[in-house]
Amino acid sequence: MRIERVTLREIRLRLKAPFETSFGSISERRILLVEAESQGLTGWGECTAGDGPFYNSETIDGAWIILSRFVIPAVLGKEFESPGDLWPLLEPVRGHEMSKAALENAAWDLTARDKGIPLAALLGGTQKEIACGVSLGIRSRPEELTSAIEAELAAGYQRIKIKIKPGKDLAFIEAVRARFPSVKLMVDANSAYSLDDAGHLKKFDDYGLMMIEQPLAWDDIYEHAKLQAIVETPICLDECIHSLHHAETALELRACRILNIKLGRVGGHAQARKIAEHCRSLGVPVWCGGMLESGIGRAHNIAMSSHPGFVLPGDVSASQRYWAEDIIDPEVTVSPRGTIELPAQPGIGYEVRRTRIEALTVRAETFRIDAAILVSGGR
Ligand code: OSB
Ligand code: MG
Repeated sequence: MRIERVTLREIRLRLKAPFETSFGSISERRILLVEAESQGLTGWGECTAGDGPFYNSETIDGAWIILSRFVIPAVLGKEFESPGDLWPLLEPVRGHEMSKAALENAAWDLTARDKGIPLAALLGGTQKEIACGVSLGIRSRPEELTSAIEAELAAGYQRIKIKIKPGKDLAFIEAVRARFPSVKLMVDANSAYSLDDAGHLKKFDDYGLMMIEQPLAWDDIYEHAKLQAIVETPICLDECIHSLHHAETALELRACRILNIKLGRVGGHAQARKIAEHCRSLGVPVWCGGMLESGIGRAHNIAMSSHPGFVLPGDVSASQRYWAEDIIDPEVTVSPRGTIELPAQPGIGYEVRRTRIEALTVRAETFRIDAAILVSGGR
């Protein structure tokens, strides 16, 4: 297989409601879609970089440049047997995992479609349905949060994650616990605290939380190890883990007891699977994180989550929680038991609504093999 043509596209999708985290509030997503073509077949990927460098250092505008100048030219026209073989071509580019993942994931979809099998099967996934949780943004008052949670539990979701930040934490955790004493509950700080807050974070131990996600700095595994020695609640790392090596380091240092894997953050399906397998070999639970993806990214998350290492409910929820209308057909739906069934169709398993995507597109650029040859100096 070789990719003959790649199209980058930016679409805009308005969220049904603003989503607030410790690093800011977002109302509309600018989404970079990657379309990779070979012999009349198309594979789709989604870049999960945000508008600003506030979750991690990548941005959609930066990703557009990195993809155009470095990632696409490295891959275009190159023969590969498995999309996993593309990673060595991308390794010279340091960082920019979300840019690499966007193209590699499109190659995974393309390859699965070429073989006529679901992407999950190509990845070695074994679970026929996956367990779903929800992530709830920061609210101004605890009562708003508890009524939102009531609706999510009624819809069947298996675990509740609430976003927190200093000043918007204990009162909210307390209110949720008082109202829902036995619900599977966790919190996500998105790096809003420091080690000086260890005494405060230790108070969270009283609420039977499944885990605290990424309390400390986005790039500091070492201080999480110090914090995990103080708090009893398991720490789950998100922002800190960009590679298998980071995962190995974090577990060896006992900086966390659970990992959240995000496809974009770790550079795509091949690296995600390596991390999931490493964790599984150590008995460390992992779950699939979300980045407010459109249906395309969501479908990739579902395929990844079918790997046997994903033993905890992930942040993979129904399209309708975020979008009035998604860009795939059918939309992602969740059963009353809080599960998503793996699709049986080839590739990501959902039809990509090209006409709708074209109508939402604000910019697009296509790269062909001849152009790649020019960039790489004729080789
Ligand atoms: O830290 O998990 C996170 C959304 C944007 C950026 C970071 C995070 C999140 C979420 C949303 O928690 C999860 C979802 O897509 O449902
Ligand atoms: Mg997180």
